[in-house]
Amino acid sequence: MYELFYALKSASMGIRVMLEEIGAPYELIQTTVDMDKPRPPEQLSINPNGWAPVLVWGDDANNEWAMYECAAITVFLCDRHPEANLAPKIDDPERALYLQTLVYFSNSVQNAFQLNYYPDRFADASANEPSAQRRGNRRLRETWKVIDDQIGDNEWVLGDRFSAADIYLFMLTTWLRPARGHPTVDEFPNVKRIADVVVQRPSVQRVYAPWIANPDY
Ligand SMILES: N[C@@H](CCC(=O)N[C@@H](CS)C(=O)NCC(=O)O)C(=O)O
Repeated sequence: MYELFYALKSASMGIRVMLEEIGAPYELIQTTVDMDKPRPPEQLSINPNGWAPVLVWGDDANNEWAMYECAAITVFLCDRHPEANLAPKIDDPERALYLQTLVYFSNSVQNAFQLNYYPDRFADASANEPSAQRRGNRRLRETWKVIDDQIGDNEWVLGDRFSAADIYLFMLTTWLRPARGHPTVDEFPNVKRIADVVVQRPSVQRVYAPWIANPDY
């Protein structure tokens, strides 16, 4: 049984899709990404940054462990449940592109989103925050273009096999808000092609029902 600190719109949604694909039992613990609302103390004790997702799991002897960082949780879950076939095995050459892409998502694409969503974390004075936000939007275009070119004519992020990287990619596309000056997913046709297929998966339909009903939710 897993426990997942969970908030709509957050990276915890991608992890929930992976748990659904794996078929592992899990419980959601409600948290928030609202800057004006407090995080549960148990979440903060694991991740003092206050971010979702946080994953907690135990064993039959009542030991309990926890971790955060979406890319790390992705690798952890896929390795722990190889039968779900969501990731290349450790000795598969495709493992390199899988790891590279997850880390790039986390440290470059997500960072560009952060610049736009949380400019106060990057600008020293509030007067500079609009500049940080604009740079974030430009950075979103730069980093998504790298991913779009990387995918090229491939069917999936890793080539001809579906993987957790496609779920992660889909999750990131749901954060694009043209109204905030972000690029639209249509600017990246290879990304869009994959996202349009991933959204059809039953796991994604279940977890992303609120977004599917209203992408501006
Ligand atoms: N590097 C972290 C970032 C997680 C993150 O930024 N989560 C956002 C939601 S997607 C969040 O919790 N934001 C609230 C906040 O930053 O206070 C990860 O990939 O897990």
